Amino acid sequence: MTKTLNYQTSKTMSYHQIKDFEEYQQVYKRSVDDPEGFWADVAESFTWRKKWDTVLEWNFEEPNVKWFQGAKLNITENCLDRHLKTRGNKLALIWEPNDPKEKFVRYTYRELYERVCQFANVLKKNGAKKGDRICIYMPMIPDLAVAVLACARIGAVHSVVFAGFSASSMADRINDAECSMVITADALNRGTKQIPVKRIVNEALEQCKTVKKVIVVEHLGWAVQMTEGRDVWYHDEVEGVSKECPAEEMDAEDLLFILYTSGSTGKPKGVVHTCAGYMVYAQYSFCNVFQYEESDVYWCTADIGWITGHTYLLYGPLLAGATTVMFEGVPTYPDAGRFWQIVDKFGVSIFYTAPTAIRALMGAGVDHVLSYSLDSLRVLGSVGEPINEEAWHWYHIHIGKERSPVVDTWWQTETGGIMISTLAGVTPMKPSHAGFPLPGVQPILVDSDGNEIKDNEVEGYLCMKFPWPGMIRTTYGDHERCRISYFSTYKGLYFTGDGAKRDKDGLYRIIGRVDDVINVSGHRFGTAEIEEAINHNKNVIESAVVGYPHDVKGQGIYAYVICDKMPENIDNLRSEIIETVVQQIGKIARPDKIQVVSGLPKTRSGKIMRRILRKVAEGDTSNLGDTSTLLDPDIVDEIKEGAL
Ligand code: 6R9
Repeated sequence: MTKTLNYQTSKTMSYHQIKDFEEYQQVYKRSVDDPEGFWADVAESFTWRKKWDTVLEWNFEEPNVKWFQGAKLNITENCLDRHLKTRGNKLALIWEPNDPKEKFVRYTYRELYERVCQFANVLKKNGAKKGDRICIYMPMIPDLAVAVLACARIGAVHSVVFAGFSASSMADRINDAECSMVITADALNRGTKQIPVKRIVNEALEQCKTVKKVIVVEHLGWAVQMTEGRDVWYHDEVEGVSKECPAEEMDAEDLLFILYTSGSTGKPKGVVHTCAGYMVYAQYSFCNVFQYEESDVYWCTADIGWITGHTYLLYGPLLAGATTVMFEGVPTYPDAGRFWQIVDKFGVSIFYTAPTAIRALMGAGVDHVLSYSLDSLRVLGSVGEPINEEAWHWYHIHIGKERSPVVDTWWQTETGGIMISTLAGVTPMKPSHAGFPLPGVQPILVDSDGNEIKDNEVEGYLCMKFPWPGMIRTTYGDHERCRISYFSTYKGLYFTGDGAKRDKDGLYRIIGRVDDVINVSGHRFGTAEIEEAINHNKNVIESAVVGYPHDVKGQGIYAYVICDKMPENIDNLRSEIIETVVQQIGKIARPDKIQVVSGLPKTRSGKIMRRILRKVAEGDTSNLGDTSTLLDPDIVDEIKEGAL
């Protein structure tokens, strides 16, 4: 008997769950043959105040990409209101604190709805309105999730800044987006450490003129310095405030959020996502990749300060009506069994984390795993960087007990959601391979001239040839930068910045960045950005930064620095440089190795030959390639000898 696919018979088929490989192939084909019809079907199942007039308008030259034009909606009505009837008493959010002895928090969909509405009313009461940019700099506490949704509720554009970034990084982001408000907390816990969050905000705001209000959520009960007329406590503001707040009606292409991320050059750029397309893509990809079921307890360990936290801790799961777990702490506190303890405690069935965490826990030994049953798990996910085969197998065997599929999900801040990934249990899974693209995603590999490489068993630059709803629309305040960064390298294509292989069956394996972006523990940094930070140190004249393979972090940061005079105490100099970087960017960008050099390998035109620096940092100096175009070839020997 031939199988009849729903989409052929039903106009309202949502494709939120593709159930087997044959169906995947057919749906994929349809998504390429009739992308507009396909995405219109996916979009049907959402709550729209008004449906779209056109599904898609696009060109990759300007670029100009518009999905679901004419539609009116609010994403929070889809995350919250539409679930109230059937899932009002279902758990929406479970929050686990840093300290396992402290009490966890649970909100049902009804409670989350009320909290979001109240927070939204507090924002309005403090002058926030549709279109305003609001910076959120907060610990991983429930109020962070609530604050993000509250912004979306009133149509304000959230710009979440990861609370590990320095005052200076925050100030850059606030100024770039001209934020009028900051939402923050007194302090935060991270393992054994506590961080004075509000103090960092105070310092940042010395450099920011646009911020009129700061809303402070009390978390650790610290006494903090409040600026009269600007800073208010959330708990004071929320007294007597209504638990109902009508959602602002948004156009499909109105801004939903800005999230800053690093590229090859210059300061981090504000990646812009818009309401309708992002929403559709978040739920669609969440349900298909993880094969989400109503009874699942889902846990994504990412911080909301990163895109993974936006799409797969918050929006994706809430759109789907799932129970999502949020964790304040770190994987190794109080010990390396913490993740597994939490899995057992809440009966987590879908678990999504980063290779760097897997490698760190693998290094701590399997004993930490054996004390827990992990019986509830049924799907495992990985994101942020390539997962090496050893870590993949450890994850599959020791955490998944060889019973749960591992989905290696490739995507980017710019893509909004997962692009290439195994669909759990549905499409083929192969260690260290992301797998096939999701239906609606059209990747191609090109050579350095931009010609498509059509065969299998090939390697090339990973590009996209057709838009998808979750894609970046612009870089905030500078559309030309968006064009140059992503659409100018290869004509008519979106260039990801990654290199990839395609195996004989067509499965993709991502190799890593081919540009000057370093991926440290799944976090992106531009080499230029770190160099600029290092150069702030008074002793440093010039620097060059490259990535090198690191057992736990994936890539480590290796810095070559030229000083004004040879330092007497190298260790002191190193600590000072590290301190400078921490101040400029934050702890996560700390160089792992710093080599003092008297010069850098530069071509006659003044360009640093990073290839050589990379080889030295990798410890592979056997073949440095052609160095004849260097201005001063002798410098290479010095650098080789001093390698760390
Ligand atoms: C979601 C996220 C994006 C860059 C991307 C690539 C790397 C992410 C990956 C992966 C191999 C995976 N990356 N997932 N590489 N396999 N499954 O991480 O976004 O922070 O913007 O980083 O991360 O290099 O280009 P973002």
